[in-house]
Formats: sequence, structure tokens, C-alpha cells
Amino acid sequence: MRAEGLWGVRWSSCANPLAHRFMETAARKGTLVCLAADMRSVGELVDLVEEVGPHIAALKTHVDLVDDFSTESWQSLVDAAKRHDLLLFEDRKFADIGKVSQNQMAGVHDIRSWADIVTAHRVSGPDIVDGIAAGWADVERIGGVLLLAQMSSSGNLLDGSYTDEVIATGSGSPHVIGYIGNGSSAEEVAALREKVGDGQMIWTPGVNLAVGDGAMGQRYGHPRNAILAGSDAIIVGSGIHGVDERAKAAAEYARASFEALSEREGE
Ligand code: S5P
Repeated sequence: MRAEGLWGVRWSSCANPLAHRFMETAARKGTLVCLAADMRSVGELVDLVEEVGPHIAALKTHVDLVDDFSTESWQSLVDAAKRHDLLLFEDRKFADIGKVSQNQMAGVHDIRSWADIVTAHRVSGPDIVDGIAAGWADVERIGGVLLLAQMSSSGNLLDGSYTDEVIATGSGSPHVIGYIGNGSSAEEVAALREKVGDGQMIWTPGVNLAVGDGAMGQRYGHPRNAILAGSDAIIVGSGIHGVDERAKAAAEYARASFEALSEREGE
């Protein structure tokens, strides 16, 4: 279906072209799922993307947990993402000073050359966003930053006043496409949406069709509740890669997310 009709005010209010690219892909494929592909080898990553690619709208990686990284092997993952029309999102959670973050966009993984989106903490100061953008500019690319405004893990230190500072940094920046919110709590997502307004995206990890506590402090809410509360993309990891029938699970998350968005926007 057409992205404009599906996304309503989010489509008309988000200025960032990458946000529109995500919304178009989501509308065409009928899914708001960003796959958290937390696999330990490039081969496993590519297999997973080939299996669930039709049911997802973006691909999130942690390149530094892959055991067998090489520039050539990683290119096979980039190619697979392209084949499935997926924005490639490296969840690097940059947190250093701006200049170092710029250089960390290069380095052995050369994130700047293949990632469309990266995550960053706001803890070191607002200049981290410019540092990351400078990293992309060094290879004549542009990308979008998702700032961590909340987290899904229990005991995290991102309280309400910290969230306010994150949004103050992100709302004026052409490089910030949106925020990571806590998908395990619909109340927190709704509070974040209230603060962000309509002009930027909220992507939420901490979602699972089986709600409750996950491993090592992770918490899960229902994807439908996160989207109804104002999330625009559900980040799903073990709910898809950790089950036997991965394509079937991905299709279920796709359907739940898409139906919730249609309900939210009154389609
Ligand atoms: O607060 C957060 C932020 C992120 S980006 N909580 C998270 O869990 N994440 C990421 O989402 C985390 O790094 C992992 O890749 C994914 C959640 O995976 P799951 O297996 O718990 O669904």
C-alpha cells in the first residue's frame, strides 16, 4: 500500500529521507520489523537474512560480535540486505567524544561505508552526532543516527531528564532520524512520543510476542502495544532468530506490527 496513507502524520512530519525510505519499504513489504540479527558468524547472518528477508524492513547488526569478520565476507551480507531492500543499521552505540566517534566510523569494520543507520548514546555531549556525520561525510555518504533516549534493560540510568537532553540534541539535528525507546513499557513509549512529537521516529527493542523478562535483565513488552503507543519500528532479535521456524515467526511479527500501525493511523 502507499506509504503516505499508511503512515499518516509521520510521513508528512518526518523530514529525514532515510525515515521515508524505511516507511516506504515497510508499506511495500507489510512489516515494521527491524531484525536484530545477533549472530556470531557472517554465514549465519546471510542465511538468516535470506530466510526472513521478505518479512522485515530493516536489518540491525552488531558487527563486533561476529567471529569471522572480513571486508569480503561482510560484503555478502550487505549484498543480501540490498537484495531484500533493507536499510542496514549497525547498533554500535557510539559513546565517545565526537572526533573519536568519527574515526570509529572507519577502523577495521569501516561502518561508515555500509551502514545507513547507527545508534549513539548522548552521554559524552551533543557533538557525538556531528562526529558520526563527519564519518559518513569522509566517504561521501549520508546516514541517520538513532539516539538512545530510553533502554529496555532493567536498572538502566536513562531517566526522564536524560531523555529530555537527548531529545534537545536530536530534534534540531538533520542527522538524527529518531530515538531508541523502551519497547517493554507502553507507558514509557507513550511518554517518549509525547516528548518527541511527530517529526522523528521511535524504534523499540524489548519486544516479544511472549511478554515478560528475558535473559540478563532484558524485558519484553508486546509489539502491538509498543506501536499503538507511538513506536514506528519494532526491533526483534531472539523472538525471530532464537526459534525453530524463523520465517514463520518473522511473518507473525510482521503481521502484528503492520496491523497495529494500521489501527493507530485509522486505516
Ligand atoms: O535498550 C536497548 C537498546 C537496544 S538497541 N535494548 C536492546 O535490547 N537493544 C538491542 O536490541 C540489543 O542490542 C539487541 O540486539 C536487540 C534485542 O534483542 P532481543 O533478542 O532481546 O530481541
